[in-house]
Amino acid sequence: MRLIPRGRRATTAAAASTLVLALALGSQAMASPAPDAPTETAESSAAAQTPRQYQVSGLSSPEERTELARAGAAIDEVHGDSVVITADRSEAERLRALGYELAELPSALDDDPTAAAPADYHTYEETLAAVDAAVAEHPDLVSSQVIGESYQGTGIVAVKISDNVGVDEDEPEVLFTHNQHAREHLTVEMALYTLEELTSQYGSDPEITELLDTREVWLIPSANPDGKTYDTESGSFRNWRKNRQPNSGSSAVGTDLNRNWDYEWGCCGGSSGSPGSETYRGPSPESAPETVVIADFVRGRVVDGEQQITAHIDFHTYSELVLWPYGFTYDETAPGLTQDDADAFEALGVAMADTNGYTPQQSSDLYITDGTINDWLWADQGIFSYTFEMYPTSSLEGGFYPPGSVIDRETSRNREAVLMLMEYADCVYRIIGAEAEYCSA
Ligand code: 0X9
Ligand code: CA
Ligand code: CA
Ligand code: ZN
Repeated sequence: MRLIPRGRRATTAAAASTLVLALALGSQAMASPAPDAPTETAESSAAAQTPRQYQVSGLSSPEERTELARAGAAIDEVHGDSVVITADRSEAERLRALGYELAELPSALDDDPTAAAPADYHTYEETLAAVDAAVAEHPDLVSSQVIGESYQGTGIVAVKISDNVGVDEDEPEVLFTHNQHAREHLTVEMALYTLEELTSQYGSDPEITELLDTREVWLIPSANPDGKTYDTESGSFRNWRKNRQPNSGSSAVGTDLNRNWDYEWGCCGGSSGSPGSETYRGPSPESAPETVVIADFVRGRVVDGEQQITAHIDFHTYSELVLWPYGFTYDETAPGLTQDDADAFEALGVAMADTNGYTPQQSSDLYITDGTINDWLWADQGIFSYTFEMYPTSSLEGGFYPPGSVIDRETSRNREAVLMLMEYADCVYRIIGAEAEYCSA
């Protein structure tokens, strides 16, 4: 059973009774606290800044959801006429003041003995230890390098997997990134699964052997180690999304890394300019060190004027989706994204989704996002870049914190999709039969 520190239990109970009181008094009473209201203790203010999930009802179109995204909400689930968002208490009040109807959802933060515990997932340190073990066991197949540091000075690591791993061979390169969002721990387990599967099956599984003999795979197991560690270090989850970079002029911490990339940054209502928002885009593109480190790594894969990486998946949770660009516009084609590009994105996206049962769609079918890694990798680097939103589909199945018992099933579920992306990395246009036009030497 999971142990919950006494302080948190007491705080949660106090917060719950405050909420009941607030509901009884109506929102008017909340706007101006009584003059004799007790001063916030450090503990209750920490609780107020702990984000949680809310159901927002009465939204059914992409435009309506984008309106909510524009107000700074991080949208976690999309349903026919409602969404689930994450917000801290002050963000939630701000959204209510804008007229949104928010209902608090139960979460893994509550005292629920069936929910996941931080110990169900690898810590960042344990993740790096697993990487080191793979390098030691397969020195000709796996190497790792620190490609830069997070805000707090933690090493961000890229793992390379290929035959003759020490040589930069002329083979299509594939990139998998994980854990831009701190609380999406299942994505780090996905990286460890891919590492384990590729290395343990090399030399015995003919498909994997052939792919690793002809491709170079890059895995970045965590793009946001500070956020990941912060989310679990207290012994219970904090529902943290952003990095841990302070914001000048605000007590709110963190930038949403997946709104900080340098293409159409902040253009379109798909991110927030407020540091308190869960989708804060930062003061400028690539203002977050983690974004710079990964963008520099990708730019460094341009050899003789040619980007070596051709295909990419950015792993997130949750909702069981395969998404492709653009996120910043509803249009299927846009500058730098032709009808052939869109057709190839869709064909490979649908084919991968056929293997894992996820729902395939252009990411803006849900709501607009701007400054995402997918849009930058495609528009700036010409890389076929997807987002996978992993298990589950709803907060009722654990949301961001499903129990550890699902990890094996939900990571191996993406085996065929990962191999398919690697397979098409020599020429993604092959999937629409256009290799002669786009891929002949
Ligand atoms: O909002 C996000 O960054 C992703 N969803 S999450 O719940 N994991 O935060 C979705 C990003 C998808 N956007 C693009 N592919 N452009
Ligand atoms: Ca090789
Ligand atoms: Ca190479
Ligand atoms: Zn995410």
